[in-house]
Amino acid sequence: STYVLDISDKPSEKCGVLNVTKITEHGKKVRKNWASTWTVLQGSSLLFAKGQGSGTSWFGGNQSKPEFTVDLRGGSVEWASKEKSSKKHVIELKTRVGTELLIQSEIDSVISDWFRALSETINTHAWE
Ligand code: I3S
Repeated sequence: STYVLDISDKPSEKCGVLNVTKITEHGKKVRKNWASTWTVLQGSSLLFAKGQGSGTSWFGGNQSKPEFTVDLRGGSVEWASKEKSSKKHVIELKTRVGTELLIQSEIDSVISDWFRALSETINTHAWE
């Protein structure tokens, strides 16, 4: 589709649509707001854009920027406990600056690939 073509000329390492919510920001709990989110892993950054498919708010084209970016350096990933979410296949991502996100997909293989990619990225950039 169009947006796949649009982002393919950027040096992205991995991208796709995931369900994402922030749960903590700068160490403070924030209200969950699960949203289907176009997600791009690019170097040691994870970029998010809400409204994937709307034609206006996804990035990769010329119109818009990532809605939210996290620096994975110094962060951690683990499988979220049942207390964190009732959903299946939930990754808990913590950043060095105290932002915590939950990242989920209904598709096992998809979320497993993301878990691996995020872990590898964090390990690769551990000493930066
Ligand atoms: O951790 P919580 O508070 O049980 O999270 C649920 C709520 O955010 C709920 O929304 P409101 O209570 O704001 O209406 C969401 O609809 C649920 O998806 C959240 O829980 P899950 O278990 O899906 O992460």
